[in-house]
Amino acid sequence: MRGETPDARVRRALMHRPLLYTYRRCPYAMRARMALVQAGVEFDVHEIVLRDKPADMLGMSPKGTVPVLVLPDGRVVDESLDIMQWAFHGRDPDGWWQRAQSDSCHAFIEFNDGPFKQHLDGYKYPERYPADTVPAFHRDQAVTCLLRPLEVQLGGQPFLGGDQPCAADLAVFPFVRQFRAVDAGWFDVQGRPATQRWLRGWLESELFQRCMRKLAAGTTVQF
Ligand SMILES: N[C@@H](CCC(=O)N[C@@H](CS)C(=O)NCC(=O)O)C(=O)O
Repeated sequence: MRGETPDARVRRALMHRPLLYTYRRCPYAMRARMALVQAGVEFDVHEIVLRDKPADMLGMSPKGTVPVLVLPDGRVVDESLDIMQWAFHGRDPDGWWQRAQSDSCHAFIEFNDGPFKQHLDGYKYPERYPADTVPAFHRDQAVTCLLRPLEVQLGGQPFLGGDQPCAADLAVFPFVRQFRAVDAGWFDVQGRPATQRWLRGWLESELFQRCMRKLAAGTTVQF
């Protein structure tokens, strides 16, 4: 493979299962891990340190973001939504991917990954943004662009795709979790009971607990 480092060649030659480069607290990596587990894919994970990314990962995906999924045939999937799609392709017995193919699920993911993520960063990392915007501005914009419509949607049905969980829930809730964590005291007194229930349900789910187990950085383990 072009651009592949010697490390990567050795690692790939030994690979029989997909390998996911991941970072435990990254919401994009969370959605990828959960999709792979839910789809029943057997894979290995390599927990990275963001400030010291492995050379073999960068050789295969120079843009340097996680998650990165490397397949035994050498293909590299380095966008979280593409990893989810790969995970469920041909392996969707419970319909999690299928149920996420509605216009509303697509819209929630689009708003999540676009304006909501942008305002989440402005709220969480105000030091990265111009001095004329304050965290509360980004917090309130995030509420308007995602959390309000989310509450309306979840007020009428327990999950984004209807009565059953779907891939859109997996794609969105790690970001709502991160938004809440900036100031949980504030978030919890804002009402939005349907969103609170939905978020709590996912945080307590066996799937999420399993995907959040702690791994030593720099090691590769079976997941
Ligand atoms: N569009 C990418 C975004 C992934 C992303 O931005 N991941 C963050 C961690 S949450 C990252 O790796 N950032 C690189 C860095 O911090 O150096 C995806 O969906 O996979």
